Amino acid sequence: MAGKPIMSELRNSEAGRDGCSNKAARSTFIFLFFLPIFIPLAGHPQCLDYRPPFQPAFHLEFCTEYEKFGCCDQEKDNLVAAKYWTMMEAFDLQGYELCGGYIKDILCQECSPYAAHLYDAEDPRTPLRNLPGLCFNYCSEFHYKCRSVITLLTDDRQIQESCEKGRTHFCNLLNLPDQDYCFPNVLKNTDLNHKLGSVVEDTKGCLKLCLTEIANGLRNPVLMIHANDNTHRMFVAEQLGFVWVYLPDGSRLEEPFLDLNTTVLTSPWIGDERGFLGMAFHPKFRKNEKLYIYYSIMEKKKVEMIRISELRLSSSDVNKADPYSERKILEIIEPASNHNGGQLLFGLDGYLYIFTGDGGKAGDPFGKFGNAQNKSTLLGKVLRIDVNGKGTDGKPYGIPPTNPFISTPAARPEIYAYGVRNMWRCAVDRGDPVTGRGKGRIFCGDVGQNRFEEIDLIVKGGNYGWRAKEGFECFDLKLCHNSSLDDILPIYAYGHNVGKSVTGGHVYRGCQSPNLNGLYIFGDFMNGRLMALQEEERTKKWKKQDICMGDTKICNFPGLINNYHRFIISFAEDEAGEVYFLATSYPSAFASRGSIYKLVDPARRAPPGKCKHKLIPVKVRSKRIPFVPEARTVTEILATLVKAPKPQSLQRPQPRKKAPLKKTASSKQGKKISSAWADSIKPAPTDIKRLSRKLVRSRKKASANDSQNTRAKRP
Ligand SMILES: [Ca+2]
Ligand SMILES: [Ca+2]
Repeated sequence: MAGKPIMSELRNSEAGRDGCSNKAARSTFIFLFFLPIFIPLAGHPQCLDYRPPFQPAFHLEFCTEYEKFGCCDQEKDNLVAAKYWTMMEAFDLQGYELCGGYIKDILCQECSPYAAHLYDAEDPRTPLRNLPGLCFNYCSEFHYKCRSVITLLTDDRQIQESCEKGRTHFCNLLNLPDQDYCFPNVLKNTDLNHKLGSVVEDTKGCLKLCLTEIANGLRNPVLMIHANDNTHRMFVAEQLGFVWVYLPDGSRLEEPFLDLNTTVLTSPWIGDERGFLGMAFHPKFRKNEKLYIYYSIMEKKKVEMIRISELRLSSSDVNKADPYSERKILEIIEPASNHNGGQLLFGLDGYLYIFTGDGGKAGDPFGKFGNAQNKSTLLGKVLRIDVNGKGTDGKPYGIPPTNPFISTPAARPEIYAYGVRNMWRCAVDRGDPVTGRGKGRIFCGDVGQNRFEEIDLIVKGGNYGWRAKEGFECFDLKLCHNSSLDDILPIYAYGHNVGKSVTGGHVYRGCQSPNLNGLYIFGDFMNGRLMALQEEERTKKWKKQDICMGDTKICNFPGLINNYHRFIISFAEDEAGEVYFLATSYPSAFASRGSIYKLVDPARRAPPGKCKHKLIPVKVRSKRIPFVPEARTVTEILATLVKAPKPQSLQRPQPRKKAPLKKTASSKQGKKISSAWADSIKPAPTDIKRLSRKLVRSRKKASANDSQNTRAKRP
């Protein structure tokens, strides 16, 4: 901009209000136009890059009002400041005093947490405004005092022309249809600014999150783990014995990492608890290329067992395990087909933790007082072994010298904790990224019998109560009142009015959703509920909050969805600490109905650049299968809603291959499409009821029947 002082023009503009400018720059294209008002697009905190706002990592010098929460990091703020000072070169002191503030305000709106709304950017398919939406009064003042500087702010000819036509014209153009969001009202609106940047909660305290779909078409995906080798690959296991490699670009390798399909024992019956259940990479996997697996087998056509083995990576392909390298570590006979445990993990101590079930049936009926309280059996336990060592008695593993029952007569030395019914999914807390608080804690979900589901923190030598107790209450009165029980109560339990089969989760220690740090996120297999626990630092009490999906307004960011398959099989954590869950709409080991979702907090993201990590690329020998999403994103749904009022002949065909658009001639088509979409990724309610009834029936059957029952269900 030429350095000519515009004092005189300002004076003119104040006195005579003639002319916004007579040197209107030519703009090549007229960008600005009015969007029709669509309620679902009403503003939510969003930046011009279509992502949630954040707290900048460093202090902002210029747009200081957005230093705590907004859309500019220090670099962007410096750019805005530079733009401002370049403009100010054209001003003399009086002009600077009169209009400097307005120009700063207007330029800084890029940093507002509502930037996308202020610039009409929420819909990526429509053009951006050149200037942010200004409230009418503010705009009027600006027009009255500073209209001659409009050419400095924008090249847009339509704005410049409307400025010439007068205040009403100009300010009608710059105004936003929604008065709550225009500048500066947006800053003063207490509803909008209340808890801005915190996870959105509904009136009942339910945390509103959204999801990203990252995989689909999986047959009962039971686990997803990483190798902690900086490749950021994910390994996804299906219950029937396949493990697949997913690359950081979202694609899947065509050839499996492991195919144990013919060895693994499972069945197509919904809720069958047998199969490929666990896998863990050795903490020194990068050096020794070892991993461990946990699966069901049928020995000599009559004895069901679980087997824990060691495998090594193939010498010719880093994306394959060598099936001939199997070293059997432990086999345990399973007296009934349900309650087979299945978690493997390495603690911070470098030892392998193995979580077995109580053997099965109902009420842990084996022996005098069940398996879980019986320290001479490996069932119903948390075991801890040293996979690097050898036992004195020829065992293919060592016993850690600090194991708690090493010198207890008749106790198995592998036992680390006992009184376990059927822990389904346990995880190690990485600890707070700054303070390290919580690091190394092991959280488990222990599935209940008839009344309670519980979450436990595993400690050495701990008795987790089963079958004396279920949750906080007595199950076996005699055992429960025995003074030697000395059990550890859950950190949280919920009744069967809430859910019927807990799936343990992870403590969020990722980078991308800073609000979630420290939340232990878990769910219920049967009813699809997601929940979170957080320890209050002062009282050491655990507070539970539900997690529910954000509505279309909250989740209106590109790529986000707000619906998921109901049967939550497992949770997962990637190498960077982001948390996922694995769910299916039909829990049969043979049904390709499982998907994987990443949890996303749409209220706040990490500042730009913070979550970057260095990837070590892997050599890929097999074909890559690109990821094709199945669920339609909220943004796509809203786009369909916006199009809905048009006659059908004018509608564009849906680009997605699985667009589940139910054609209807109804005028309420928008609504119909929305529910059709929901149906596409969730079984219809009747299906759910039928499935649930089936599962409950089979649970009861599994409970009542003896070990011949081959149709046991997930507990
Ligand atoms: Ca069993
Ligand atoms: Ca317990």
